Amino acid sequence: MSNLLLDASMVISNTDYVAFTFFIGTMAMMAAAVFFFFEVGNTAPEWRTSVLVSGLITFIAAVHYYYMRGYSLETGESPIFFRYVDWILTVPLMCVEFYLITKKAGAKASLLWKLIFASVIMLVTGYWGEAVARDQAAFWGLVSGLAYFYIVYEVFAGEVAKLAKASNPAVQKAVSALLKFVIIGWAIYPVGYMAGTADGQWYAFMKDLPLDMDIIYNIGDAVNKIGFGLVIYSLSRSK
Ligand SMILES: *C/C=C(C)/C=C/C=C(C)/C=C/C1=C(C)CCCC1(C)C
Repeated sequence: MSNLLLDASMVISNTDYVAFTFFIGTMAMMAAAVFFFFEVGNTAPEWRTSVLVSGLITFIAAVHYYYMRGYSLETGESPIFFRYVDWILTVPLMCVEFYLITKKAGAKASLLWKLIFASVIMLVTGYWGEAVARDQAAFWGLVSGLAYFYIVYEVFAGEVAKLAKASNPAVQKAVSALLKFVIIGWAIYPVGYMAGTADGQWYAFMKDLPLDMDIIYNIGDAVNKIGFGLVIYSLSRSK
């Protein structure tokens, strides 16, 4: 009887892990945003902007997860468009987050613009390979990957690392956390991309692996948006 009122497409099976991660992602991003926003006032002044930006990143993601969750449920397809709109807003904000940390170690504003520029190239070419020219997904993924390596290079080998060594322990810890997130946390995404675009590419073997693009992206977002925010939060509390 009650089933008559339910649209079959809205019934989630117990083994629909994609839907599961979109639902839990929505709630986790919302909760994280509320947490960061409320904690801004409790934070030492020099860390306040960082905690606020973490709140903005998780808030923007919460809204996009809400839409992605609905899109995925109703169409059964990947919400590529919402995903990249989310990233094009939140990844530059993560660059701001990185800059706020490295600034404490003496980095210049030009670093911020280099990071933002490279991240936009990384995302536009990734979108192109996923949504527009899927036949050439390997090529566009490679271009995107080069922009990603440039970002790693800028924060890893550049002046930032040198300047960090000369700064106080909290800043040193923050810079080393940021390196780990860019090198390990961000590397989750290319794996998702390859799993999702494997058809007809040299990495076609990935189709046979139990990997799902959206689940991998959702894990990446949880690690990099909520996880990184919490690391910054806890560093802001250390003496
Ligand atoms: C909150 C969202 C974040 C931190 C998103 C980060 C996304 C990436 C680091 C994506 C990277 C990609 C490559 C390096 C190659 C393949 C295409 C992308 C866009 C998935």
